[in-house]
Amino acid sequence: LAISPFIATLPKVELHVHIEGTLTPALRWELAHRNNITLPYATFEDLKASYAVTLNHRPELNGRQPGIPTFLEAYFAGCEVLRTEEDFYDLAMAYLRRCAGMNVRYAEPFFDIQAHTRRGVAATAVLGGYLRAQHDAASQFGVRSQWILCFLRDEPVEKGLEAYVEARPWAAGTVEGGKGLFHAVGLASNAYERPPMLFEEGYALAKADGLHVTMHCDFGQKDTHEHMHEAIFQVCDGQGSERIDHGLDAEDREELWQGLVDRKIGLTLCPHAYHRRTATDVLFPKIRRLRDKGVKICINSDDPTLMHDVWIDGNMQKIYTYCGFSKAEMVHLARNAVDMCWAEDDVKNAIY
Ligand code: ES4
Ligand code: ZN
Repeated sequence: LAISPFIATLPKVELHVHIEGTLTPALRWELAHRNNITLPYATFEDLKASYAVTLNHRPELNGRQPGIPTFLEAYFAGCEVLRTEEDFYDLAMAYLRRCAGMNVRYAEPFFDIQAHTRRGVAATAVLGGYLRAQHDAASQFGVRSQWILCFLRDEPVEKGLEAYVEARPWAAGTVEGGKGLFHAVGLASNAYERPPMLFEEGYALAKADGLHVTMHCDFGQKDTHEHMHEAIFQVCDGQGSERIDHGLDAEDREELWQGLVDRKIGLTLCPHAYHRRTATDVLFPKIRRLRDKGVKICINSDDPTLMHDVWIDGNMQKIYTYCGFSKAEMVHLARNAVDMCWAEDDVKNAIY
């Protein structure tokens, strides 16, 4: 699907992208060499080819296939080459440089600090690299960012709390002496039998520090409606999550989509992530119905390099083409991301 000049030039804000899911095969190859890591691929072409297919995170649904990882296995395998502060800086700068090329003016990328500390990487390498990229990308490319620390929901809750405490000096200025890298917490990785309420204590810590809270409710998960119900009505002392990442299944039940509308909880959708496994004539009408019910949605990429290199512009092009939205409606969707973002008003005014 070719990206039209209208979509290419539309000013954008991206609110749902995992920085580790933007690691290109080329940078992964380069970092493997820099760090003397042997990848299980003989050539760069073999490495690139490995990105074509991943299995659903629940292979019991589709069957295991030898040599083909689940999506999350591929995602965490990619992380292996990230070792030093410079590696994390290079990863972040590559994404933010690309943002400038797509006219993304502001982004709120997720980062999984536990994916690195559990491999023995120092938290300071991760946080220091991203912080330096946050500053340099703003000055060099004019792309501003405020980051989101994700708890890994398939790890013990306690590990997430420890990660938060360690990262806290890099939080927003609402934390005494905070360096200003991240202003929110999120919830990512495998949701299987890991409902949002398990992480209530983590959200409470973040909120007490003046940070924002969002969480994944992936499309088509087991118990997805129950997870959505917790995210809308139960977490954060019943106040609900401020945003929900994905959350498309709310369209199935009036209680859920009405709850999103009433509580003004926006959804950060990633159309290509669903389109990989959902028919066009099922998916895009569902997205349109959700919007027509009054739920605020914005369009994002999720893990572009692990999802066939479809970035935010490609995701917007899919919506433009398959939902049949007008240019005015697409501008409205792009503006929704500005409304949903957590930038200060002066930054919002500068980016749009
Ligand atoms: C993710 Cl697609 C997806 N789902 C859950 N967690 C994630 N982290 C990165 N990509
Ligand atoms: Zn995601």
